[in-house]
Amino acid sequence: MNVPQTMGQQFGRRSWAEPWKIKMVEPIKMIDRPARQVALDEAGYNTFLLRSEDVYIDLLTDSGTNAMSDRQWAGMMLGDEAYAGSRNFYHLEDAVRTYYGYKHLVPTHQGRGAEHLISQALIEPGDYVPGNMYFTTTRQHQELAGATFVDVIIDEAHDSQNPHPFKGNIDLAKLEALIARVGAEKIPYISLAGTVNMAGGQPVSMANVRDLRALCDRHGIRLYLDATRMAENCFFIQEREEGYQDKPIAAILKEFCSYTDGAWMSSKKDHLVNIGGWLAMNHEDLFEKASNLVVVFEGLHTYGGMAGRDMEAVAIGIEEALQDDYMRSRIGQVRYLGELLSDWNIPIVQPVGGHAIFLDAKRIYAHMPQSAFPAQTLAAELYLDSGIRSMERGVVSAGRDPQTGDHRYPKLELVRLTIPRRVYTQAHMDVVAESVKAVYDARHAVKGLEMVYEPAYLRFFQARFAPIR
Ligand code: P61
Repeated sequence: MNVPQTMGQQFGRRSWAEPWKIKMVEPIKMIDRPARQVALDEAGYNTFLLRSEDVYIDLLTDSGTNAMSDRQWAGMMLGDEAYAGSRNFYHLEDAVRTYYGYKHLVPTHQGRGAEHLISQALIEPGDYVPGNMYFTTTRQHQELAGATFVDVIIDEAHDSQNPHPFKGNIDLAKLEALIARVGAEKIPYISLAGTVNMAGGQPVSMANVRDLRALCDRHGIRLYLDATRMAENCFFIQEREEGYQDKPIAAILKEFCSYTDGAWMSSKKDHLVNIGGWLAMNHEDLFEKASNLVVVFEGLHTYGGMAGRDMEAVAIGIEEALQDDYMRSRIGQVRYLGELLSDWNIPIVQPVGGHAIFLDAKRIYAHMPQSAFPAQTLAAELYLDSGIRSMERGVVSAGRDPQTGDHRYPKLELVRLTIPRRVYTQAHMDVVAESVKAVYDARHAVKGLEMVYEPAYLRFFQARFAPIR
């Protein structure tokens, strides 16, 4: 007779649970398949264009979709909505100094606001910005300021099956080669991201950032960090890098940031809030320029587009994000979904990263050319099957080369199942896994999509598609 086993037992480990309980719920519903087909047609086969009410389990993004704690909600009631010098700004500034260690803080409405400021402040037309794989908004702002982005991530990151523990690392030889080719004076800063989003949420090691610091010092180049999911990155350092097993995530973060000159942040991820961001730095010249630009583009330098209550929620979220038991359950939930899919031999990016499972659409639709948008197609099929919303991270996201105007065909053609923080349960993960399996099993009948409308910037948000018949 079959003896029932918990999921932990099936995977040969003791089960763990989230270090919180649920106090408020938001009902969700699944509309039927004919209604989903109508919704998908109306959305031009683009999951960004679906109405949230037509979505059952929303794995589009972990950005701003997190559940705040009772402490954060209480903090919202303490908003000081003064135009200038809000108490909540000083609380946030304290939190950033305490946990990230940077001297100065410029608040922004979200991450891309900070990307805009740093790009405009530091980049001159004709410059080069090297980084560990592109991110859509980051590169867009660097290009708008006149720079060329150069990918210097290690080669392993472009291979979805490579098991390297730190696939987010920068290849120092590639970076040295770029410096030799264009000259250090043409490189205003290095754009280093924690848990590299487009690579599958892959971490950067402490050894890599330490070596990078030494290299930057030799050449007089600045090193700025995209700290958006840096707390999650620190979990992987604790788990995988020698000498860090007994260090708290908060201490690892402080050390990591100490090798960098500053950071930009989308608080909508790590910080467990719905809106917010900032730019922080040690250099006085950048502080001065960014403080001046922020009042033009975001808001006064003590709110930068956030309400006082939002800044309070971010300040509290920073502390909560760095709790070790929270982070274990956060990454554990993502990993749980990954374990299910891997056990069914569904191709996903390995190792499983911090914030999402990335389905390898190139392998799943091996019969489909990349020009038929396999990842866009897979995201649409998943929605049709079960109302689950995911995100394309392939040729549509990569956009066109500004010089040639051609599609950029990235090696990775992925669909991201992004897990919001503290929002869904293990049962939701089971439902997701079963739907992915159903779509995978039906893969041979699917032909792909053609693009029928393409906007100029960040096309993936608003492009429209139609099925190839
Ligand atoms: C996301 F489809 N990420 O992952 P903002 N840096 C990094 C991010 O992940 C990031 C930002 C900067 C989003 C939202 C989003 O192509 C897309 O607060 C590593 O969103 O302005 C955002 O921060 C920008 C989704 C952004 C996308 C761009 O879902």
